[in-house]
Amino acid sequence: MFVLFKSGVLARRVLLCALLGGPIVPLVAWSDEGSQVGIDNFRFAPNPLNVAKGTEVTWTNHDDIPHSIVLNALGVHSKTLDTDGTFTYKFDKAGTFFYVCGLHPFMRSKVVVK
Ligand SMILES: [Cu+2]
Repeated sequence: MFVLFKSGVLARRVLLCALLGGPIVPLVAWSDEGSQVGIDNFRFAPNPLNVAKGTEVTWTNHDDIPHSIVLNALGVHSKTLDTDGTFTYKFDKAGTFFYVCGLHPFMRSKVVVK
């Protein structure tokens, strides 16, 4: 338990959990969406993705069509991802970061960093 409390975000969730008298495991599971975004059938999933600051997020293209990742606010533009291609970016700042596919701008999602 001490180890859990050393991590800021997790500590707050565990504390909240304790205050509410609820189970800890479901809340932790709810807060952890992982750091993977899949691209399937012209959609990003999950959408949005919620991560903790410092998380490296990896996008993987599962389509037979190339896609790319463009985070305009961060000036980030991936190379074109062919099938099974991946792109990883580390989110060091908190905020909501919208992104699109550079080849299909109607494909939109966001990463929410806390
Ligand atoms: Cu695309």
